[in-house]
Amino acid sequence: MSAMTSAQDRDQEATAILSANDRGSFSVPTKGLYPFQWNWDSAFAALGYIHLAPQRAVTELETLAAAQWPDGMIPHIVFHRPDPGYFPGPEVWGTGTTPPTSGITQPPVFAIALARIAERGHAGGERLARLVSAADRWHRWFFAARRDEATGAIGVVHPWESGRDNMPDWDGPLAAVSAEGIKPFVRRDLGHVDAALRPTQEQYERYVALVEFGQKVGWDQIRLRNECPFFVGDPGMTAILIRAERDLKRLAASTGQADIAAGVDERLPVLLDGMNALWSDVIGAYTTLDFRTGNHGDGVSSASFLGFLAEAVSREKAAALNAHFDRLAARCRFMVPSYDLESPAFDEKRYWRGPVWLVVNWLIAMGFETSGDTARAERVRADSRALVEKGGFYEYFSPLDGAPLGGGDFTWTAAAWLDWARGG
Ligand code: 9WN
Repeated sequence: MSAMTSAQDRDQEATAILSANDRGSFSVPTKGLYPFQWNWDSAFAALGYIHLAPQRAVTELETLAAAQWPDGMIPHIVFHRPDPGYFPGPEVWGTGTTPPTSGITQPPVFAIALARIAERGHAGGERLARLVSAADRWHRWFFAARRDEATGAIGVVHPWESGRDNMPDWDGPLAAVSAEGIKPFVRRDLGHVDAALRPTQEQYERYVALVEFGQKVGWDQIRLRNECPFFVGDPGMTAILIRAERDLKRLAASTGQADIAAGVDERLPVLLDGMNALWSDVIGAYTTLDFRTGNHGDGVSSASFLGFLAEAVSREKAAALNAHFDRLAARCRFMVPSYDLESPAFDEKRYWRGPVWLVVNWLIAMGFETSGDTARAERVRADSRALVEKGGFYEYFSPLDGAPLGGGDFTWTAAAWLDWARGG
């Protein structure tokens, strides 16, 4: 394949990747490295399927919703079939659910994808109403089990929950998690990807310690929020949920589920206050907020720009965020780096400590577009397209030279490409 492949060839490649990673009723993020169904990956996969086989998009969300817990949580991984190639597998999580799942959640892109599917007329009637109800139960679960009552912001009880696993701002709160006495384990990711591109061993030990903590409280999600040594406010999770709530309200209005729309109206102002609480005056951006210590994170991350998805950014805050964006844009050939390249913690190639992820770009572009900033939205989209044209459908990319990194043939990268290539 030539260094620069034509957009049309990439289009065909993206289609082939979605089909190769399709397991019938769900998709895997990529074969080998991630052999199960992941929550937000599936929502993005659905956005891709809209352009190829719209009914398959609906099925993807239905399969995910079928794994919803009785308390409303839609888990971050669904282990449909055994596969020894990934750690931690279902036996480590020990949630005892059918189907086996992990015990935490992931960003709620579900209703955002569902709104797209419905708006294009690919779902309706009872089938749509059931998915709307699933999204509603999950959003209510977020409000009950992941909201910090003092601020209204949504937090995560594990870095994996954020989807941006080893972002530098988790380091401080994670340092308070002891990994002493955890059961020995063997990582599987390093058999698929170079260690320099993945989280460190020390981080993994603490990830496992948090899984063991979940087991200790019997995966009681309210206890997790109240007692977990790691509970950190996340601008990514909060902004995505706010956008998903707005989409849920429109969906519920279209299906005649008025009680669901009324519930959104009650939660939304609280969540918007929560988003404001995640603003750091020191950094001049939305950052993490450690609910256990009251400390804000110390850097601008890609999640800071997700703030625009919440659609309630004051003029001053928007100006501050845009100034950060423009500062980074002047130095990064490819926007948007997952962490500030002027921070000492920036690492061009290591997972969420610098690289660009197309799905985060997809959401950031949507936020800019919604706030009327077409120019910045287009910069994000153009850079994303250029990354794929140059490097193919990798998991993530260097923001400096565009080097493709992590796993290859990645479902959500292909889906984001298809969505943009086919006009959204
Ligand atoms: C843990 C599947 C997932 C993504 C996450 C990404 C990575 C898993 C891992 O892969 O996380 O959930 O083992 O590294 O960080 O965002 O959903 O693509």
